[in-house]
Amino acid sequence: MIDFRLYFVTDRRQTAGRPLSDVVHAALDGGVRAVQLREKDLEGGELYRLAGRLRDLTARYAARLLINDRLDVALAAGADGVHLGHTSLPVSTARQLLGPDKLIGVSTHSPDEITAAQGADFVVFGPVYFTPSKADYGQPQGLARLRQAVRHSPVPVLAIGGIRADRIAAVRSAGAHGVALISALSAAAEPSRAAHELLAQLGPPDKAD
Ligand code: 3NM
Repeated sequence: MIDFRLYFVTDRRQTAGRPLSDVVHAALDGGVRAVQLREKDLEGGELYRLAGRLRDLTARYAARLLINDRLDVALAAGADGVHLGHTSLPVSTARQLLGPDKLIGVSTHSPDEITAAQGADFVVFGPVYFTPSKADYGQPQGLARLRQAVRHSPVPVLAIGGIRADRIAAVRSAGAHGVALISALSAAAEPSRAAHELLAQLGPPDKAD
């Protein structure tokens, strides 16, 4: 079982002009304990350097760091795991390379993709709500599909897409273990305070199992 309910996904173009590491630092200060480095346009070298900076920061807070798609960068940077999508390596292959103790998260958009994610530690399902971050995820799937995804999934489901503090109660009632998000933290005037508010809505960490 994963030990977090709030999964902060990075987008260095959505930080209101601030350095990404400052925003991640503030989010960690506010209580975030899991970060996915997702900067799809960066080449290996630059991504590795950024991963190293986030590894140092997250380690100071005993927080998890996962790297989107790039298993090589995850291994090289000593990250806690990798986050896979439908164009990534198969979960079973990633598991063979990473071993049993690293985390594997998978982005999913349908029950079939959840089935294909077998062997992952958790899945992210979305977009639940409209997300300005990524129009190409298609129409919002809504709470009924989220509930269906949760019923279908053998592992914890994190809801993504348009998640804000005032939507957490609804996605938790639909059975989501927690949430994954970009803009609610990254674009917040005070990411530390925003993290506090999100975590307050998600409930105390001792219930995270
Ligand atoms: N994945 P925000 S939606 C990265 O549905 C991502 O798989 C999605 O950004 C999916 O929290 C999304 O700003 C964007 O809405 C999430």
